[in-house]
Order: sequence, then C-alpha cells, then structure tokens
Amino acid sequence: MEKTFYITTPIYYVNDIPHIGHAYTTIACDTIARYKRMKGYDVHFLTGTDEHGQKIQTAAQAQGITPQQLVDKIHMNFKDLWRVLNISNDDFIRTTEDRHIRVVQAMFKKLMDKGDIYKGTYSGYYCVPDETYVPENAIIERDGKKLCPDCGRELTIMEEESYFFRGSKYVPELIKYYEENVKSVMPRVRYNEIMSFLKGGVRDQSVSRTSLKWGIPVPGDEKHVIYVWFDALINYATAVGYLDDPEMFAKYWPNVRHMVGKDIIRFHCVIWPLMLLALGLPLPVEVVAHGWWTVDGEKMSKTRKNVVDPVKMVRDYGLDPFRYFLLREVPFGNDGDFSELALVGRINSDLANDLGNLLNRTLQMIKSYRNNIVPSCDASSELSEMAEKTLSRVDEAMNNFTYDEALKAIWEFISRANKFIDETMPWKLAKDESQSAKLDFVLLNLYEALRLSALLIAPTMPDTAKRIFTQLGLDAEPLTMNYDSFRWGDGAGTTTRKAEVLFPRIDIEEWKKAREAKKEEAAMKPEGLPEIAIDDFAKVEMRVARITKCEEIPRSKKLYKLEVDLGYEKRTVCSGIKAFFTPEELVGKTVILVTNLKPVKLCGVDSNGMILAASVKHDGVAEQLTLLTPDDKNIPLGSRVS
Ligand code: ME8
Repeated sequence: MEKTFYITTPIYYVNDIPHIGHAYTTIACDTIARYKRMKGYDVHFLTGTDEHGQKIQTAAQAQGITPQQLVDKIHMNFKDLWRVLNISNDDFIRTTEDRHIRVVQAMFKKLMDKGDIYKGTYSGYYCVPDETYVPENAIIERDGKKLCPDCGRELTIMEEESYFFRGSKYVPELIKYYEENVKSVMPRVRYNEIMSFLKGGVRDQSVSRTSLKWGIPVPGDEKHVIYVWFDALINYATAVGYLDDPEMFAKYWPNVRHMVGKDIIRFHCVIWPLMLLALGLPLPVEVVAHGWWTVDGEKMSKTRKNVVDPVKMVRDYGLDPFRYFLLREVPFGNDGDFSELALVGRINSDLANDLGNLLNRTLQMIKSYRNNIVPSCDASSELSEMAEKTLSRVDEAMNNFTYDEALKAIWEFISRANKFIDETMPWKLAKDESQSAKLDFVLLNLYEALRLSALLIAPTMPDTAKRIFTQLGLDAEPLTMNYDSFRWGDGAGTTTRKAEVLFPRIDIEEWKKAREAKKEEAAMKPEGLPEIAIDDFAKVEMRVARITKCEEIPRSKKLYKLEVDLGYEKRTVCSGIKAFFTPEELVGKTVILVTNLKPVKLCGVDSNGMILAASVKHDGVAEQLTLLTPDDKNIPLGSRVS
C-alpha cells in the first residue's frame, strides 16, 4: 500500500498580522512534510485561514469594512508570508470557501439527524459593547462585579437559544481510545493534561449562536450561525475531499496528523475527536502540540511592541538561518524565548563555523590535491558507520517531531567530520606520495559527509542544501531525492565547483552597535496613530484662508477669537494659539483651515473650523508652535488642500 502522510497546521485567524508564533508552526509542518517526501511518502500538507466568528466581525467593524472585505484582504498576509518562508503546502484552505461551507453544513445536518445535535438554551456572561461571551475562566472579578477581560466593562448574563453537540456521549469511547493509543497526543505532558481533563467530565458543547451574523448558517434554521470552532475544525476533513473526493479522503484521512500550539489542544484532542466519533470517522493518528514563544522573556503583544515580524528576520538574517534557529533552539514541545542575539550566535557557531568550514576546507583540499575530482576508493570508515547511525537517529527524532534532536544528531555528525580532518591531517598526507591512497580515502569520506549532511538538512534548510549540492558539483535538487537510496561512496568521480562562503560570520560587536543605534532611532520615533485608508483622509476638508480679525476672549487665557476669510465666506474660529502670537502678528496671515469640523462653542464663542499648526509638545503642553501656510501666498483663498 502507498505510504501517505497528511499534516496540517491550525488555520489562523485573519484578525491579526502573522508573527513568529504562526511562522514556527508552519515551518515545523513544512519541515516534516519535506522530510516525509524524502522518505518516499505521498504527503499532503495543508494550511489555511479561519475566517468566521466574532473576532473577525469585530475587527472588520473597527476598520469600517465588511467581514468579507477584511478576510479577502488579510488572508493574503498569510499566503504572502508562506511564500517568503518557502512553505511547500499542497493546499491553502479558507473557511469562507464554498467547498468548506458545504461540508460544515452536511456534517451539522448529519449529527442533527442522528440526534447528536439538539436545541437548548445557552447562557453565559456576555460583554454587550464587545458583543461576545466571556468564558468563566477569563472573567475578571472586582468589588463583587464580573468584568470583561478585554474592555473592563461589567458583564451581563445572557441567554439565547442554541444548538448543542452531544459530545459527552462519546467521552468514554475517547478515553478508551487514548488509553490504547498513548502516542496519539504528543508530547506526553499534553497527553496527561487531556486525559485528566476528559476524566473530569465534559459537558455538551454549544455549537450555534443567534447573537452573531458572520458565520455559516445552520441548515434549516438560518437565524443561527454555526459556532466558529465547530466550523474551523472541519477544515481538515474538507480539504481532503470528505464530500467531493471519497478516494482522496480514503487515501489521506487515515494518516492525518495535526500540529498545533499548546493553546488549542482541547479543541483538537477533545472536541474534534468527539465530533469525529459521532460522525463515525477515524481519529487523528497524532495531535502534536508545541510550546509558546516569548520574546526576550516577555509575552508577545502589540501593546508591548515586541511582536517579531518573520519577514524582517528573513531580511536581516536570511531565511534558512531563521528556519534552522526556530527548530534547533528549543526542545520541541517546550516554551521558547526568541532572542536575536541567540540567533546570531547560532549563525556564527553552527552554520558559519561547523557547516560552512567543513564545506570550505573540504572543497579547497579536493581542488588543491585532486584537481576538483572526488577520488574513488573503498570509503567504509568510522564516518560511514556514523552516517548510518545518524540517518536512523534523525528518522527516529523526526517521527517523534523532536526537530531539535534531529538537528543535534546532524551537527554531531558534522562536528565528527571536522574532527576527522584534524585527526587525519590531509595537508601532511598530500606531501607524502606513499600516502596517496589514504588521502583519497580521507577526501572521499569528507565529500560524502557533506553530501549526506546536505540531504539531512534539506527539509529544514532547502536553499542551503541546494547551494551545498551546487558547490559539490551535483545538479540534482536535494529535496527530490530519497534518503533510502543514499549510498556512501556514490559521490566518487564527481567534479566539484568553486568553494563559496555559505554563511558569512556576523561580527558581534558591530552587530551590537548597530542594534543600539536602531533602538535609539526607535525611541525617537513618535507613537503614531493606526493606519487609515485614503477614503478616511478624504473625509477631511481643508482650505486656504486668511486671518482678517483677531480678538481676545476675556474668559480665556489660551484662545483667540479669529475671523477668517475663505474667499467665498467669512467664519469665526477659536484657536488656542494666544501664548505664541500677538493679534498684530496674526492678522493678514494666510493659513490652512479644516472647514468641515462640527461647530463647537468654546468659552461662549461659536467656533466653526480649525487652523492647522505644527507644535513641539512636552507632557501634552505645546512649547513651540508655528502655523501652516501655503508656499505661494497668491493661491486663491478657498483652494482645497488634499
Ligand atoms: O487559534 N508561540 O488561530 P490563531 C507559538 N483559528 N505558537 C504560536 C504563538 C506563540 N507565541 N502564537 C500563535 C486559532 N501561535 C484558531 C485555530 S484550527 C482549527 C483553528 C500559533 O491565529 C500556534 O500554532 O490564534 C497556535 O496554536 C496558533 O498560532 C493559533 O493561531
């Protein structure tokens, strides 16, 4: 039977910009997908976006666009990022696609017909301004009041009609499955967490809402939309043809593996398997949960301004070093702390020093001593034995999703090869004609060590593997090769090419200086407001005007009452510029006036517009101020500024 391997990332919410957390999950999936392809598996690799639900509706409202416009725009951020990160996904699913909506409705209906979905009443704490239910464990309690964790306002109890999924019925069956399949939730700490959660009892899940519009309608009862998680989890089945392609479904579904962050394991290891049991479908072979990334010891968040942009990392350090670092730095499953200094350290030691030097030294020697031709001889050696062991260590590690272990095994092999050079001292052998056979043996072994290393790093660092192959004189694409057909010694006779630096070393002192300079620059940069669309800007009407009168307002220390001439009309405007000008200085000045501001009464005077000025403020108080004025004072009054 054909070996298949179906791997999925979570589908990401499109209310946020992607950061290293999302990049990490997707790179981990990409690496296992590429590895399994090189082991001869027929791989299907899925990623995508979660586009329904309250979060999306709220984000769209905040931007003044429809949810559909928002998801059409934002899902592209993910697609673009996956291109930058060289992700080899076979499919990208969006939950707003028709192929998915049909499957969700079909599954919902199937469960309704079976009696596993029934109508009831949902009640919970609801934040009216945010239009969302707040889960019990997230509620903030203060002075006997229950408050929203997001906006701090008081919650009210709300009840609504809702459909429920009778998940509780399948809990004993699921516990039994997990008892028999201990490796189906990885790592072990997550398995234990899920088992104790299941044994604590699971209530039926509310799976529809009437309080929300942006979702898939319940078949036959359109005032309800299907709860976003019920909708989202089904994507994994949609994408392999649950409804449309039974052959594809039969081929991939039995070998499905979900990779997720530890934040969403209950959905994947409790709710989803209960849904699958109710639907009569096989359970995932494995759900693999990785840990959480923090940045310099802190949680990533927009307010802390420490969200790490993967595109910037790639631009500053290169794609493959970034991919390597993420997978190598933390034991898979543990939480990790992202630090650029640690990334630079890995580039210098593991990539430039260990791997880069091995390649450079070996190619230089093959060039000098053998005129670029890899010698032929029996190559069985300590290194070839270690190569065998490394292949199986890597395979075991990859099967356990312990990427760091796999990379450690590869780098132990690379270090051994470097040591092999120091031990055999080819530069001495080259001086002694009687050692020619030994020199052949050493050079062929080193060449083979590099050829194998390139293949082993290919899933993590595809471009680097290709670059090494090119220098080794091999035109094949490493990723299309199969590990099982690798034979130590097959590289004999190849003509190598010019040695080129694989990873330039980064001067740490220079790097630190540059980082300090960047920090200073960032500290000088003003806070700034959120981005607006051109249409928002176009709502502001500004015109050229001239100040024709200036009077004091007895009740005010700050304001002047000004008369301004727009050419087509005269207006009264109050302006808080008294501290900076005398009335004589102002009369006759040409200025820019915002003309469509709602009129207000200031100190008893009706003000109808606002004069533009630039100022330097300290603690919110202007210390220096200048009026904006057109370059050409002859431009007619009333001209529009845009
Ligand atoms: O939860 N460290 O989507 P989401 C590590 N739409 N991984 C992180 C991370 C961090 N700091 N931040 C995010 C959702 N992730 C649902 C999923 S699936 C049917 C529906 C990664 O956009 C990690 O994989 O909030 C986490 O599980 C996922 O992003 C959450 O993405």
